[in-house]
Amino acid sequence: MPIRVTREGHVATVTVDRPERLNALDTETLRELLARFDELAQDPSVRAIVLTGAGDRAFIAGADIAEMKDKGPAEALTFARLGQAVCSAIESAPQPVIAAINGYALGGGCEIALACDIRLASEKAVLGQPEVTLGVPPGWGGTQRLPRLVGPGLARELIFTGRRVAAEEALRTGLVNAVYPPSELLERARALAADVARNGPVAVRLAKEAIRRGLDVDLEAGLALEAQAFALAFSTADQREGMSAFLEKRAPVFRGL
Ligand code: DAK
Repeated sequence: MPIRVTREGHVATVTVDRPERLNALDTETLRELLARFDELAQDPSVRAIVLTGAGDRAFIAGADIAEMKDKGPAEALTFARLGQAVCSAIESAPQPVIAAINGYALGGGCEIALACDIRLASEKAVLGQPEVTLGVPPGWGGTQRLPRLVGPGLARELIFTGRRVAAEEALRTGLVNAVYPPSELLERARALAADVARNGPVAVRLAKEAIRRGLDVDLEAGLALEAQAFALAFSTADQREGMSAFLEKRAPVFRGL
C-alpha cells in the first residue's frame, strides 16, 4: 500500500510510502490518499494529522511524471481533478493537518503541502512549482494557494521560473512555519499536533473552518462566520468544561462533545 497511517493518542500520521519514486503521486497513491483522508475526517478520535513522506529524501516529488506523460486532455483533466480532490480533502479535513516536509516538495508535492494548515520543514527541504519546466501549468491548486500564502509577487516568480526554494528561504518568505534538523522534524511535527490535540477539538474544528472560509470572503462576511462559530461552541460540553476548568484552576478534560 502506498499510504501508511499510524496513530499515537489523538494524532494520526499519514505517510506517502513510495520512496523509490521519491513519493511521486500516481493515480493509485492519490486514490489511497483520498480514501485515508476521507476515513480520518469521519473519525472524531483523531484531533490532528501529520502528513509526511517515506525515506529521507522527499516529502512528495510531485505528480508521477511517467504516468502523466502520455495522457490525453480528457485523462489529464481526470488526473487534475483527482489531485485537486486530494488537496481539497486535506484542506477541508475537520482536523488541522501539519505537513512535515522532509525533502523535495515539488509540483504536486508542493501543492499538497500548500493545502495543509501548517508546514514544518527539515533543513534539507526543497520546495517549488517546476511544472512550467515540464510544459504544463500547476494543476492541483498551486496558482491559487501559493499567491494566497506568500503573496502574488513571489508566487508569480516561483511559478513562472520553476525555481526551487531551499528551507531557509521558505522560512523567510512564510512558505513554511519552521525549519528543524532532519532527525527532529517528525518528532517536532507530532509534538505540534499533540499541542493542537490537547485543546477543545470542536473549538479547533470551528476555528479551522472559520479561517478557511474567511480567507475567501470580505472582512464583514468573515467576522459574521466567526461570530456563528463562536456562538456554536456554546452548545458544547467542552465549552463549559474549558471555562469551568480555568475557574477551578485545573486542566480541562475535553471530550469533543
Ligand atoms: N515522477 C515520477 N518519478 C519521479 C519523480 C516524479 N515526479 N521524481 C522523481 N522520480 C523518480 C526518478 O525518475 C528516479 O527514478 P529511477 O531513475 O530511479 O527509475 C527516482 O525517482 C529518483 O529520482 P532521481 O534519480 O531523479 O533523484 P535526484 O536526486 O537525481 O533528483 C529530483 C531528485 C527531485 C530533483 C528529481 O527527481 C526531479 O526533478 N524530479 C521531478 C520533480 C518535478 O518536476 N516535480 C513536479 C512534477 S509535475 C496537471 C495535473 C497535475 C500537475 C500539473 C498539471 N493538469 C492536468 C493541468 C502536476 C504536475 C507535477 O507535479
